[in-house]
Amino acid sequence: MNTLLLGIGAWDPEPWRERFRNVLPGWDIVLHTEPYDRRAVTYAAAWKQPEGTFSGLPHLEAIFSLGAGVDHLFKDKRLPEGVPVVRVVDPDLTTRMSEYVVMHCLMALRRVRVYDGFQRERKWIDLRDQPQASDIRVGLLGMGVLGQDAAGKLKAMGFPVAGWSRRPKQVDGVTVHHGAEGLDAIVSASDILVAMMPLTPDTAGILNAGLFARMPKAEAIGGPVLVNVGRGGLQVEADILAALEAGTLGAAVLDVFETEPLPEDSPLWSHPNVTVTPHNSAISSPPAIAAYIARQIAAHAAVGSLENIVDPQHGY
Ligand code: NDP
Ligand code: OXD
Repeated sequence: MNTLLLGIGAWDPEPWRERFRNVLPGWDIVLHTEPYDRRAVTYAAAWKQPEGTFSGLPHLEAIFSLGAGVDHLFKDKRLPEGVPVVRVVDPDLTTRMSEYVVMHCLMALRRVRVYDGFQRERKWIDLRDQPQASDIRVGLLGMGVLGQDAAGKLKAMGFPVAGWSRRPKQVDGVTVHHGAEGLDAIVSASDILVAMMPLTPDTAGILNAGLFARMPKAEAIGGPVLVNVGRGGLQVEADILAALEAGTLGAAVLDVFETEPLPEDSPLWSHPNVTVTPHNSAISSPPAIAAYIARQIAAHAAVGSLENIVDPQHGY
C-alpha cells in the first residue's frame, strides 16, 4: 500500500492524518511516532519533525513542508540528499500575509498604538502632523511570492515601496535592490522595514543593531518601524529591545520569535511599542494544504512533475 509519513513535531498530528485520509483514499497515513514499514513510505509531509525522521526511507520520492517555510527541514542534518523538498504556495496564505503587512503599515502611518494609549488615558490629543502614505517609505526584505504580493497592495495604498532579493529582479513599479551590497540602499531608505524572507545561513540574525542603526529617523511616524513576518531566527531580540530603548527603532511588529511560543518572561510581551502576534500573520486552511499536497503527489506519480521545489543549496 502507498504510505505517506507525517513527521509533525509541533502540532497535534491526528487532525492532519484525518485530512490526508480524506484526500488520499486508499493510502496508509502513518506518524513518525508509531511503528510503520519504512520501505513502504513513498512521500512525507513535515512540520518541525525530529532530526532523522526522513533518513532510512529507501523509496522516499518527495518531502512536503506543511508551511511556506522550509528552515525546519534544512536544519535536520540527516535530511536525505537528492529527495526533492516542496513548500506551500497558496493564494489564501499570500492574501492573508498581505492583509497583515498592509494593516500594520497603515497602523504605523496613522499612529494607532499612540492613539490607543491616549484613549486608555482619556486624553483628547490630536497629533495633527499626519503624514501621507506617500511620505512613508516601505522596504520589503524578500521579494518572492509574499513580498511581491504585498508590494502591489502597499503601492495601491500610496506607499512608496522598494524591495530586496538575493538575485537581481525586475518588478513593475518597485525598485528591487539585491545582494549584500543592496542591503544598505534599502535599509537606509525605509521608514518601515518588513522582513518577508526565509531563514537560511545567510539571513540568520540579519535584523540586528547594525541594521537598525542604518534606518532613517522616520520622525513623522515616531521612529522607524520593524515588521518581521519571516522567521524569528532573522532577528536578534536583545538588539530590538535595545534599539527601542535608544529610540533607534520607534516600534516593532513581530509575528515570529527566536523561541516559539514566545516565553512568558520575554520583555517583548509588555513593551508599549511592540506588537506580538503568535506566528499567525498568514495561516492558511489545513484542508487546502492537504489537498495541495495530494494534487502534487498525483501529478508526480502520473508524470513526474512537482511544483514549488526549493533549492537545497540556498535553503529556500
Ligand atoms: P519565496 O521563496 O517566494 O521568496 C523569498 C524571497 O527572499 C526571495 O525574494 C529571495 O530572493 C529572498 N531571499 C532569500 N535569501 C536572501 C538573501 N540571502 N538575501 C536577500 N534576499 C534573500 O518565499 P515566500 O515569499 O513564499 O515566503 C518567505 C518566507 O516567509 C518563508 O520562507 C517563511 O519563512 C515566511 N512565512 C511566514 C509565515 C508566517 O505565518 N509568519 C507564513 C508564510 C511564510 P530571490 O528572489 O533572489 O530568490
Ligand atoms: C510558515 C507558514 O512557513 O505558516 O510560517 O506557512
